[in-house]
Amino acid sequence: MGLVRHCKMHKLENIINYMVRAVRVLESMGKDDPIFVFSHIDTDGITSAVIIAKLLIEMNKPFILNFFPQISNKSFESYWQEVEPRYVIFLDLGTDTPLAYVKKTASISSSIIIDHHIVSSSDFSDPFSDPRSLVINPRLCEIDGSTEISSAGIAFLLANTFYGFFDRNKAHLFYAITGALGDSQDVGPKRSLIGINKFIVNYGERYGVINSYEDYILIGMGFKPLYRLLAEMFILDIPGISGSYEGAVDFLIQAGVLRRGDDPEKVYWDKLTPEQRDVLRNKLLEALVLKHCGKYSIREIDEMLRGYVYEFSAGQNHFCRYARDLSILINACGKMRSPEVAFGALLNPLNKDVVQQVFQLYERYRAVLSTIFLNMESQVEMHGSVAVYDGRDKIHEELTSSVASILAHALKSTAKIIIVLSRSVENALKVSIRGTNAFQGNLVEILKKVLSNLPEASGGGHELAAGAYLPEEKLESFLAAMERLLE
Ligand SMILES: [Mn+2]
Repeated sequence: MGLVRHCKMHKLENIINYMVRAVRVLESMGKDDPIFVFSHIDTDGITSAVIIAKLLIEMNKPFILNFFPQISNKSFESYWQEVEPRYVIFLDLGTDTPLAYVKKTASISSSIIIDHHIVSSSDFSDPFSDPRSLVINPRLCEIDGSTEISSAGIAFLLANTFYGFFDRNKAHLFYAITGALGDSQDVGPKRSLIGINKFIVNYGERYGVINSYEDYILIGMGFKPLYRLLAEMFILDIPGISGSYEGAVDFLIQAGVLRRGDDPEKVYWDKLTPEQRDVLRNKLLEALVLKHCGKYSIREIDEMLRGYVYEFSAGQNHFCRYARDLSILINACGKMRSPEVAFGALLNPLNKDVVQQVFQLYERYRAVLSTIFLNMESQVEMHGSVAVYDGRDKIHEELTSSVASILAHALKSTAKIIIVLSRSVENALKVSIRGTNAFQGNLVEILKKVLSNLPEASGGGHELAAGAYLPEEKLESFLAAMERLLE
């Protein structure tokens, strides 16, 4: 145990050493030319961008921020060539591709690459071969970048090396946790965060910024009235309640949480007394057990609903106090191609207009998802144990990963692997791949094998989730190779 502890501390020290180097680079940047910041448009990318932007503002550095869904395409390439950047920060956009851009660009003086994705082995041996780029990737310190820390966590650790940053910007620790949850790093017991993420949580708890505790995880519990929360809960189908606002209101009346004549819009989960919550948990369990009897035990259902809640206890004025809620709000903005709205709201949470836009985008995203939901399963084609959802003329590329995750849950007894595709830029397809519960193996290893025969394609990921881009004409050979490797 002592050794394990020592080892973990050692890793953390290692990553903090990188921060010290990064600080020196940062200080030298932006004196004569603005810093170009490029960030990913998912929750982790957006929260990373907010933390770094705040840091640059405090350091009084001029910067230009741009969000991109990916950077290995013509639209990024032409922007890059047009601006001829001198100073660059890449956030959550991979490590190999940013390194390659820096290497081939003469105008660059210095760059920082903050990332937690897989690094290709050739670059791993020599990640600093270009003295103009500093890579901060936990994988280089033998920290698991898929579960122990995300880009937002790294950005926070970096910002936190500046004197007083945390004191002045407590919300940014909360954003770091939100980023990790956005990347599904809650893989510890009871869906808790582990590794350095946990270290950040503990740090926040020590300073009264964060509260973490076990409870039912009801996504949206901080901003949706209870009846909507229940009716819109996707994780388990509750008879009479899922999809029905009237049903949910009736249920709450019968549970004694709502009185007839009360305004249901005003009743929130986090305003209930502990006793009311107990009653509600039990009534929910009862309803679920009736529906799912035989399939799951009461304990299993209880377990499914439970998990760690991460609450921003210092954020009484913040528009969203729960990290999981915030993560889906930000994610929705990215998926609706408006990452700058989420960015604006996080940087300035008291700006009512931009906060309102975040909620509008979330509602629109939900509407898009629910129309896809309606007949999603019927549009799946089975290729052996691979389920393929062809979203080429139905969904845009930011939605593939959500649809794949939903299908992985829905088809866990019929498929091993879910593949969802949509059109990307030019003639490329975006492919999201998920392993279901029935899948035993390592998805990224399989993907690597498939891609080794398709030089025009690229991709990466981890054990149970991966993504790739490929030319449309290669789709059939890609699917055939996936199917073959799964036999
Ligand atoms: Mn990430």
